[in-house]
Amino acid sequence: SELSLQGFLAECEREQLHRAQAIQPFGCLLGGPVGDPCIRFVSANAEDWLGQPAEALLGRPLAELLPHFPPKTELADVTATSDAWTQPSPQKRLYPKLATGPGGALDGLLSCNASNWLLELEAALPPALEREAYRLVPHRLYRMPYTEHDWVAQCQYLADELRSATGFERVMIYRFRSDGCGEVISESLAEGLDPYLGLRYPASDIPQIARQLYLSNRHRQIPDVDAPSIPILGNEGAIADLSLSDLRAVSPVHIQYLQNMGVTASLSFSIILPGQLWGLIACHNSVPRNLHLAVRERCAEMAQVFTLSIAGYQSTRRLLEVSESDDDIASLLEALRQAYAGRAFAPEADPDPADHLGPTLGQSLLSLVGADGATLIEGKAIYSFGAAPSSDAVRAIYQWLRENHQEPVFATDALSQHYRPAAVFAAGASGLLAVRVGQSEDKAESAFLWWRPEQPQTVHWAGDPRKSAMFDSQSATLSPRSSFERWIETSSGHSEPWTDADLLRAKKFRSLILRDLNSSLLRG
Ligand code: BLA
Repeated sequence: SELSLQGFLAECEREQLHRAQAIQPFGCLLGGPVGDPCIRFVSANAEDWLGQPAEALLGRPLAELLPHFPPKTELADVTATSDAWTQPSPQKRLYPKLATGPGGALDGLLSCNASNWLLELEAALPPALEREAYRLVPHRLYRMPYTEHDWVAQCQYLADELRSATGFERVMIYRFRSDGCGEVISESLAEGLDPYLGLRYPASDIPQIARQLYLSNRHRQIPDVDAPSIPILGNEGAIADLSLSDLRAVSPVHIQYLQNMGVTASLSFSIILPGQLWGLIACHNSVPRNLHLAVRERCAEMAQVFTLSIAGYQSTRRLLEVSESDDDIASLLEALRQAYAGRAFAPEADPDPADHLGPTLGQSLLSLVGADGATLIEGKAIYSFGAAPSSDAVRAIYQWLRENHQEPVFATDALSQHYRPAAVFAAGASGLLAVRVGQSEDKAESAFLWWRPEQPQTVHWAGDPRKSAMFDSQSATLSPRSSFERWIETSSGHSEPWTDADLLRAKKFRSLILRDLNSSLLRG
């Protein structure tokens, strides 16, 4: 039922992933509280990796187990005080061939946050793979895309390059939208697989708490969803915080999700712009696949370098937009000046048409924000250009706007959702962008209204997003959805949404109009 679904999704958001007291079996873990030089918790598989039973390790100083730990001071840092490691932000460091166990050399990953230090050990990188693992990041990834074509090509290059570096069957660049949903914007595929390119996934597929963890970790590996997890022992005193652990056991819900998707091994890289998880690179394999730590690190480095492309492309676009919008606003202001100058602007006396305001004004208005219609309101007079609602309708909308929205710039792509009566002309004007230019108390306000027609939107979802989880009445349990069948949603009553750039243009235009009004340029 709807209620239990909501409850389940809330449950997902509450799961304390970092407190799972278990790891995946592709390594072993030791740890202790910050400031404590002794091993206080250890994974139950320690003997397989280190040749000593977990129980025998508990309580022993870490330095005794690793007498040859090269960066002695760093070990001392985490076991004495965490400051060097947690300020300004928590850290992880890789130590190749840190120890040797029954299975051979082990690479170590030391990490420390405010609660505890962790040392994780995995099979060391075999010498044959060293060349590949320590290869430089390809130069091409440092290239800055200028055009949309460059941008798409850069994404594809990264996906292809990562597929060859990881050997995974599917590599996707998964980008978060502002509503938390995500979309596959680029994909590299082994032959014969169905593309997921362009598919959208609901926000609940990746809970906030997981996103938080991906902000502190550059990669997340799940080599085999069917591998049983290994409990952590000795943690009765204090729960081990696995926020920075590479081995952290996977939530059963996510295991089920991957199984439903037909995925056996998953590997993700975080794409982090300042303070924000921009997206993930998601890699899938149908059979188990375990990459060495150094290889994961190198791939994460590629993802990191790619953020330069994102930031570069975004700022280039922004700069271009600023100069283009300056030009467009300047022409509109000029058209307005001519319109106002060409006739004595006496709205009340002139019930009549927009054409009087000059031929270029309509065009400049429409192109400022890419609208199909525009209306200029001056006191009681209403001048419309292009596809706009009738003057009566405009009057009513404007009245409603003044009564309900104080902000000087108002935008919606679905006017009828805010203002019921708009449903009748929704087809012609679903989108409204309104800019009000306040004047002194005694004078009438003027306003610019832009209209966009209804534009049926189609979204291709991977499965019906309303069924993002399912209730099994037999076992009375909830599980993530099992269907990823393409599900096409069409929504009506919406126009093409107004972009941030459109809103910026509108706001800039407003402030320049206000300046002109103040200096009386317009009013002559
Ligand atoms: C984690 N969910 C994830 C991750 C991805 C996705 C990429 C990161 C871990 C990983 O790499 O496997 C989702 N994977 C996707 C999506 C695509 C993909 C959208 O490839 C698209 C192509 N999942 C649910 C529900 C819950 C849930 C209802 O569907 C609620 C409990 C949970 N997802 C969930 C959890 C994690 C997760 C708990 C964290 C796994 C972990 O790091 O331990």
